[in-house]
Amino acid sequence: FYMDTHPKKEVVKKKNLITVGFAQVGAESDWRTANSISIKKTFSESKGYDLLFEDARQMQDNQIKSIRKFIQQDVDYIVLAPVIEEGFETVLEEASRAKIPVIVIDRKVSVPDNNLYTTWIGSDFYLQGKKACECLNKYIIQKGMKDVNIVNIQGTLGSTSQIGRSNALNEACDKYGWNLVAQEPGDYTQAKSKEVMKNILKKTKDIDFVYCENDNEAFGAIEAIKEAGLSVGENGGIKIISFDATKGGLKRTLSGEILFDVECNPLQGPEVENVIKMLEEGKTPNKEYYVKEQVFVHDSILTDVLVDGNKYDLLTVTDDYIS
Ligand code: GZL
Repeated sequence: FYMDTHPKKEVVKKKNLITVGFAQVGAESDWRTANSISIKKTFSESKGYDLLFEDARQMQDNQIKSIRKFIQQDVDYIVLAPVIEEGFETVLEEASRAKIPVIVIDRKVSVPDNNLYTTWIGSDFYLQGKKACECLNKYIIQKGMKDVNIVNIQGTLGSTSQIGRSNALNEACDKYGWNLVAQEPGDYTQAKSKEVMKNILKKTKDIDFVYCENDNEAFGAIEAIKEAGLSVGENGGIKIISFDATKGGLKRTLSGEILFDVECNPLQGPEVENVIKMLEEGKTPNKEYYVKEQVFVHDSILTDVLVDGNKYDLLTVTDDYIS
């Protein structure tokens, strides 16, 4: 009989690790940094993974190139944090043809066929916006404020987080009669938002609130307001609403520069790993997973808020949140 003198060539994965290609948005905000740390901590070599991390510097073309690279490297899984919703259909079809499961995290992709990705894990950004606006409405009523002027510094236009948070504000302005005196993208960065706020202040200083769509935008707006010689916070200052509840954001909520900071939970690593473990075991994960998150307020100005019939308790920021 014929001895097989050539042992079958095993296609051995790199050191038997599960290879995960991660196409991250960039490093535009503290939230994004925390999000990247969560993924890197979860998919460590000591836990049996080989993580290929790509930073797109907030440009969609770079994300598409990264996904094509992952397909060529024949990774086991692709994780995508899409910078904007539109424009990923073609490259997701390529991943699908290569039979590489794609897990979308944080923001969403808008594709005609949801089978182009296995699962999405993230936040309900529209709910986050509604929570912020209901807090704002309760505060305005409590303070007996009339003829309220609001500035909106938006996130990256076309991202799910910007769409949800801006829509909630636009609807609340119509519903409660607030004046939206300016609405411009600050692209989730501190530098751009400081510049946008400076330009708005050149046109008007009669502003009650600035609704920033993440903490880094709030930091930039606060800088611009102070450099214009105006004050920030209660007692006659311009009051800030923000999202993410990063350490920097909570510090400013404790001091009162930020009135409400709606948490956006960046720690999605463990949820992504749960989905990959299910896929490894041949199980079918859910199509969507929502991460848990709260609303933080300054100095117990409010204790709870009602959104779509659901009551949400608010957390007053104290020192131990900042430690
Ligand atoms: C929200 C995320 C947003 C954060 C910003 O999940 O998409 O992008 O709110 C980040 O800080 O830049």
